[in-house]
Order: sequence, then C-alpha cells, then structure tokens
Amino acid sequence: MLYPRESETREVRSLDGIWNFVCSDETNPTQGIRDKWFDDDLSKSRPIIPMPVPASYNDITTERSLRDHVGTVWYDRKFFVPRSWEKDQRVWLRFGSVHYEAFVWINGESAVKHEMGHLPFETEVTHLLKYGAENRITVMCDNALIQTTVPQGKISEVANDGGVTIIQSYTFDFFNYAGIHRSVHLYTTPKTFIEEVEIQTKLSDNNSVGYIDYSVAVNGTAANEAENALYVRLKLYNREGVQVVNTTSDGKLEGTLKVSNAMPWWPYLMHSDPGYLYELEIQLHGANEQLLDVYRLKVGLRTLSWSNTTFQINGKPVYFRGFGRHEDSDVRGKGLDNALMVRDFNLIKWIGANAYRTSHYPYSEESMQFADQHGIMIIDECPSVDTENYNQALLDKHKSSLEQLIHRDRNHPSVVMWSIANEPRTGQLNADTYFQFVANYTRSLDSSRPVTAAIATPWTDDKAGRYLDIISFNRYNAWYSNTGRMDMVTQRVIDEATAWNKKYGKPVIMSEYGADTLEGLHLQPSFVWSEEFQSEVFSRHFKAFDALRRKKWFIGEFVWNFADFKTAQSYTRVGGNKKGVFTRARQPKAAAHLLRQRYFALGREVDQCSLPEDLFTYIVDVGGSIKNESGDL
Ligand code: BDP
Repeated sequence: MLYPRESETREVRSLDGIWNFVCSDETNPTQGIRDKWFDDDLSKSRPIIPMPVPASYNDITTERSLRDHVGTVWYDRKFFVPRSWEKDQRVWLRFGSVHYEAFVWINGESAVKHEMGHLPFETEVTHLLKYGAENRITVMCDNALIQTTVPQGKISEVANDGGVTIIQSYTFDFFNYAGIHRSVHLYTTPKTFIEEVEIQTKLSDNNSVGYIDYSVAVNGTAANEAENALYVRLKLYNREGVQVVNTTSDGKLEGTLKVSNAMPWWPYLMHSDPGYLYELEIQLHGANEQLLDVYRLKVGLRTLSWSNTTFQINGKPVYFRGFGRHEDSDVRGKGLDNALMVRDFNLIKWIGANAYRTSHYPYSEESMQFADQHGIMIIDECPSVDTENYNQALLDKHKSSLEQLIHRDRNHPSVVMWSIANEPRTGQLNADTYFQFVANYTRSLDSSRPVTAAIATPWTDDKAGRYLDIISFNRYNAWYSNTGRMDMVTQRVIDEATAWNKKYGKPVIMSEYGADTLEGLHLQPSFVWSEEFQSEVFSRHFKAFDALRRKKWFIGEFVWNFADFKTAQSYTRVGGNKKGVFTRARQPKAAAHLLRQRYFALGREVDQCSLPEDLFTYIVDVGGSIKNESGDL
C-alpha cells in the first residue's frame, strides 16, 4: 500500500480536522448499527461533541467515562468532492490508522472495515461519492480487545455500586488509547495506476555501485485488456535533483537499476552524511507511450547482512545504541502530531542514539519517512504484546499484522529488523510451533532483514529463540528483580546475555532495561524512583555492556524508555510509566545527560563520529587527565 502522494497524475486531500463524535452506551455497543446512525448525520441520533482528528479521543474531554470507555464510538464529518474528480479517474479513501477496529460508511453506504490498530487501510470510493456536492463520512471505532485480537485483552462484566460495568483488562503496560489516530486522506489515481512498488537495494563490495531491484504492480481495466502494452520508465534523481539513472522496464514491470558512484544510506553518526536518499520517479506508460500515472518514492541504497556473530550495514558492523519508545503524549494520546515527532527526532539526535524499536506496535508512516531522512535505524515491531494462550485465530491475526506491517514498511532503508512480538510468553505450551510459524512467515514476506522478538521469558524456559536471527531480551535488574540492589546488576546482565548467546548461537541485544524515575526527586545515596537511581542503574548496565561488547556477538543496548508515558491505572504507576529518559513533556531527566555522553563516546569509539562541543561541561583545568577506576575522564 503506497503512501498517498501528489503528482502530475494524482491529487491528495486531507480530511483531518474537527469531526463530530458520539460515544455509544457501553452496555449497548451495537445500537448504532441496529439504528443505522450512519444513514444520516450523527447529530440526528445523539448529541454530538467536537473531536479532533487525528487524536486519541480518551484525554480530549474532562470525562472519566470517555477516558475509560470500552466499546464503540462514532465519528462523522462532511466534505466536498470537486466536480473535476468525476471523470477518468478513481478516488480512494485512506486511514493512517484507527485503533482498534473500524467500520466506515460514505453517504450511508458501507465503504470498508478494518481490524488492527496502528496500520493503514484504504478502499476505493469512486462509486460512493457525490461529485460537485457535499458528502458525509461516518466511522465507527471499537477499542475492545479480546483473546483473539492483536494485542490481546479481556472484557468482563463486574458489579459496581449501581449495577454492572464493563471492564477492559490487558496485561501490556501502556494505555489502550483509541480513535482515529492518524490522518485521513482522499486521493485520486488514474483509472490504470501504480498500485504497489517493491524495492530491494544492495551495494557492491566497496559500496561504489548501488543496485535497486524493483517490481511494480498495476491496477486498472486497461491493464487487464492490454497487459503487454504497459511498461514503466524509471528515473532516479540524487539529492541535488540531478538525474543519475533513466531506464525502461519490460512488460513484467520489474528489473534492476544500476547506480554508479553510489551514495550509500548510512545511519546517524556512522558517517558524516547519514540518511542519504535518492528520489525514484516511476512513470507508468500505456499503449502508444501514453503517460498513465506517476509516483515518486525516496530510496536509500544500503546492504544489510548478518551472521551468528554480527549485524552489518554496508559491510560495517553495527552497534545499536537506542531506545524503546511509545507514540504517546499529553492530550493527544497516540494521535499523530508533527510537532511532537520533530521534537522527538531532535532529542534522539541530541542524545546520540542511532536506533529505536517501535515498541509495541507500528509507528506512523510520517515517522518512518523521517527516520529514513535522518539515518535512524528502526527495529519495526508488530502489535503483538505479551502474546499468550496460543490458538489458530490468534496466529492468523498475528500473521496478518506482520503482512500489513511489512507491506507498509518494506521500502524504508531505516527499517533494519522485524520484531515479531514483545515479551511473548515463550515458555508456554505451543509457543514453539506458534513462533516457528510466525518467524517463517515473516521471512517468507521479506528475507532481506533479520527477525527478532523482545523476550522476557528466562532463557532456560524460552522456546522461540531458535526461530529468530537475533535474540533481544528485556530485563529489569535492580528494579523488578533485586529492587534497589546496585551490586546485583552488572554481572547478572553479563551472565544472562552470555547464556542467551550460548543457548542459540545468535547475536544478542539488550532491548529493555531501566528504572522508574520521578522527575525532580533527588535522593543521595540513590533510592528507587530518584533521578540518582536511574543514572546509577544505567551506569551499572553500561559496565556490563562494555564487557559484553568485547564479545563480538553483543550488538546493542536499548534503554526503556525514551519518554514517560501513560498506562492503565495501577498502584505501581504514578500517572503512568516513568522510565523515560525524557519527561512526557520531552525534557531531559538527569540520566539523559549521562546517556548522551555514553552514546556519543560509543559513536566515537565504534564509528569515529565527532563529538558535540557541549558534551562535557568544563569543570577545572588540572593540566592533565583525571583518573578514576574506569580510566581517563
Ligand atoms: C517490560 C515491557 C514494557 C513495560 C516495561 C515496564 O516490555 O512494555 O513498560 O516492562 O514495566 O516488561 O516498565
């Protein structure tokens, strides 16, 4: 599924803005369907309130009932479609994501249904629209999670003071924000149009020549009638806008572009010019050379390779230094917000990280494009969290989530690994065959990237690691285990990483470690929840990572979490999970400065990057170096 882009043959319109909103009764979630609320304006059925799109609806009002609502909610709005769209083209409706399940009507007619949060879906609406006239779009969104949704949850009816209430419970540790989370677009294509583009890149051994394998899929009646007459012309432009390749495909619409004097795509701090992108212009031509459609795509030239001991990009070993993150912020919840996205990337670069995992679901397409541009590597995770009670229906949906994710993200140079689950219960019965299926299915969709999962099951019980290419493990030493014991971190991390490597003979990443930290709480000596504690926990891990780095198979460290985020209510959470290195308002805690010094120091040692001038604060001129137990300062 291609991201909607304007071109000389395509128009894009946003339907973002303030929509009308109605919350169903929790005890009667299907009433709106039975009473056909989609047949007319929602305001005719129920009192409406204004609701921004994109945004989670939960934190927009002051009502507890909406924040904690379980079940269906409704949105609608009006929009005009120009008369000029009526002829010789097709119109598509596309949602960046709706969490969790969406039902969409146009002018009262069913247009599309989609299950799975955080992933886009679209449908053709040419036949449903009124041209040169006003139209109505209605969306019903259901946030209920059950044992066969991805992620899983449980719904129960529980007695309350006045009767019964519906309770949504889930084991994952982030708030189940819901609603129209990302942008809604209408866009046009010609009748015969470029429907899919798949590319794979590689570089010659000395990185001087790039190769782009491409394949284009076309949709449209003309294609069926005269398939052989179609061909694509491909033009590749470098960053300066200079055309470097111009070629024409055969009737199969696939082939390879060769790029001499290639500029490789490098991660941030691994090269002085990271995130180099070319622009690929794809022109679809029909009989008599007629230009049918044009679509443009950014392309990064890079080769990934991995073995049992290493992960390489463009032939150079990678040491990941990054974060687990969340799409989460005040008021907006999981709603797309460009200001927040750009701020987050500025912080990632400020701190010297080169990677993050899209814990625990796919992030916005806009952020994937941004990561391409800035050279930030992504471990791209599907929405399967705390996976358990394995069954066929769950497996089918889990596979569908990966299929949708890979389809969406396969052309991004920033995506360097697929994560097929976070903390699945891999010690359970059937975990073995379940993950064999999921991992093999992922490889069948894309064999150009390694497969991982973030595992918290003890290595002694795990049954999934043998199906992965890279082992990632999450562990909270000095926090959930041996709380407060700084003297029980370093050796345990070394021992566990070594045990994972011994068991499976694969590269190992520590994909989560950290400590909840209340900004402004200072306690010396360090004590749980204080800023001093977070810094000290990090430092004990750094020591373990340095010992592990000497063994080549240890390839990365990811702090949990980039920023504080909201969770379900619990007595272990003070307004949410506070393991952020940044606050929810995206300001640094004390440990951020420590982490910055480490990430840049690693960048200098591993990738010879230059250091920012303000990395170390001036203290005193002692005419030489200061020594401490770990060496020169
Ligand atoms: C890990 C989970 C993550 C949690 C974290 C925590 O993967 O989602 O937020 O623990 O408890 O187990 O902070």
